[in-house]
Amino acid sequence: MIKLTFYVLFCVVMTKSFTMLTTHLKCRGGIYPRSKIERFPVPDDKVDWSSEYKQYQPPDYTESSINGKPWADPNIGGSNFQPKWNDVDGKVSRVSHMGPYRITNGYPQNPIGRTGICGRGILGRWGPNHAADPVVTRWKRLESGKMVLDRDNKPILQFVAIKRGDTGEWALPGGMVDPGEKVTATAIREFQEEATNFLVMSDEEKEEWAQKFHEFFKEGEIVYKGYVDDRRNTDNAWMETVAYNFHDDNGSIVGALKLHAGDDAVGVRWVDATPYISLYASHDTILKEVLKQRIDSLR
Ligand code: RP5
Repeated sequence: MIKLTFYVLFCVVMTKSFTMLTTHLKCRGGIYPRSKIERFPVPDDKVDWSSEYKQYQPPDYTESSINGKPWADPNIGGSNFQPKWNDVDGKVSRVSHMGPYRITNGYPQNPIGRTGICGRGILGRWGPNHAADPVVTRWKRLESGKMVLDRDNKPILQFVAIKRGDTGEWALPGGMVDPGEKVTATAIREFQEEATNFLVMSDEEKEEWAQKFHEFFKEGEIVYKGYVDDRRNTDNAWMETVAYNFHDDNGSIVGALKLHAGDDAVGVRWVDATPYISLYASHDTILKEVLKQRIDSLR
């Protein structure tokens, strides 16, 4: 584990240009996750805070069971909570990848717009809740190693998807950044925990894993950094992520890895990436970006 953390610090991370989300849909309308609270309706033209919406009266909801959890903020207004908005606050980053966010009446304001619910819902942090998502890819191959081509004679990209235990949707095996943790390290740790049997490995096996995958996870490309259209978002708390592509071009490293659903995941598999795929939150937007970049790299 120590070795793994050590090499993660030296990861080379390249960034290509990507498009950030400019609106949200999944976190508007309907019932808020794990509750009976119905969101106030927000039509498309009322998402932006700058468009007048006099009738807007979102319910205020913060799930009581998150109070006092080590990963959660206290309530706003208490003397025990003096957050440094738009700043690194001790080990917690309250900086948004979307740029500085506004504080309205003491509460951070969702940078995309209205969600139909205020409070923190089931999210731990007020303002940005930072996650990381690994997009682990390979080319689809026959047992012989020959690449499988689609109807247009193009190689087929595959990625590791997990089935989320909470919603049953297929998703990237991402997770929350722990306080003080490097975002690249989160992406790799979450892949190990959710898509491999890392959590039940012996220390010896973990050491072997670290050595075997050292080179592969050394180089990741940032393919997305910004807001996530996650159903848990509220007017005052929202998900953001940094997504990294780790690509196994000849399929010999993770391409040959035995997948094992772990932690919060109830399923894991290699899935063909297509422009029509539907995934949890805005993971499909991230995947489409990776697909485009990988196909372009073949030209
Ligand atoms: C999404 O939620 C992120 O993109 C990431 O995949 C995930 C993190 O939340 P948990 O899986 O830890 O619930 O918004």
